[in-house]
Amino acid sequence: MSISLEELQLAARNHGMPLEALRHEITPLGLHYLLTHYDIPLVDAALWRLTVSGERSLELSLDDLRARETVTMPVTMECAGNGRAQLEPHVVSQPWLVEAVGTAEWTGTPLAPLLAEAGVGEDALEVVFTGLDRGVEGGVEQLYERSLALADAAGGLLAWGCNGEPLPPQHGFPLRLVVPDWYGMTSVKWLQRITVVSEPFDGYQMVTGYRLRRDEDDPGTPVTRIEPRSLMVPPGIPDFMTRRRFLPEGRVRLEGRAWSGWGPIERVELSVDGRAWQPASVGDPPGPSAWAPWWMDWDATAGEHELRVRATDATGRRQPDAPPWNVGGYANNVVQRIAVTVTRFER
Ligand SMILES: Nc1nc2c(c(=O)[nH]1)N[C@H]1C(S)=C(S)[C@@H](COP(=O)(O)O)O[C@H]1N2
Ligand SMILES: [Mo]
Repeated sequence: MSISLEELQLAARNHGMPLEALRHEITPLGLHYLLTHYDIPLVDAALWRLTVSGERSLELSLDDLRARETVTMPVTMECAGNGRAQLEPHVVSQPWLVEAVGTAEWTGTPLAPLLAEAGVGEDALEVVFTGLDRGVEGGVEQLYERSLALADAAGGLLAWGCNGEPLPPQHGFPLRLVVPDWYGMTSVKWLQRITVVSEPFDGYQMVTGYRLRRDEDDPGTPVTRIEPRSLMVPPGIPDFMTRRRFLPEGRVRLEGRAWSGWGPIERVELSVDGRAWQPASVGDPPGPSAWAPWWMDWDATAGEHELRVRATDATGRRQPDAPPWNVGGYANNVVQRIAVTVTRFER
């Protein structure tokens, strides 16, 4: 159950959202999780151009993009590797526990009209998004690149703003793709090129990375939309080393947020010490692709307890009791468990 120095190196670069930040409906900048495969590029926005290639080729500056139709939307983003560190057998990669999530208000221009302007031919199949960041992965030198089927690309936003600020370097300055409801790998940062193609794109991040495989020989299926998950604001106060929670006995409000990329959250339930699931109250999300708040009051009695929380979405997808395992350790949305020690008031 131990991780290597290489995994620690990744974890120190790619930080998660401290779970107490679940109190914020919009994650403050700097508390949103971060995942960067290679290096954060340094970009001179004055020289930077986006090339969009369809039947025609467009070259756009940041000012050209900002002059277009502008929208702002809250989007909950989650890394497909969230939950990986809980898997057994161990999967070596960025060792996320459950904190690779955040909700930002992204500002940008819708992708679809831009694609239409570049010209989407009869034979067009996918759109390829190319970042400026280069690295070596699985022995293959590459730019970070991902594709989307035309229909899935239609919901994409080309974002230059985050929570009312220009994108910070680590989130994709000067321009990134945001694809609501899909796991984070789809939302390519530091965009330099968007290309309409008529063949399935076979880049590393499509064919080798981000597939759900039973074993090494299984070609698997692509990782796509976010599976339902609910997380609790850790109640009480933490122990520094173990982060076990301590709280005084009596009534306490348990609260958190839940989301799914497949449909609205229908139900959030809690279980104390393995007893029957009880429904929590669920509020409205700030937007159709953002997390919904939930809460429940609990009469905490002195002693050791385990709290569990799970979400179900409108398609009937529900968090499983046991972690779903695959070679890459993706989409592990197992039920969250929180150990708490409830103490008697001392006066
Ligand atoms: N160019 C580029 N885009 C990228 C990545 C990357 O390494 N390079 N990482 C992806 C992954 S795996 C995730 S989960 C999200 C994380 O976005 P964030 O760091 O803004 O939270 O960006 C995606 N976009
Ligand atoms: Mo990710």
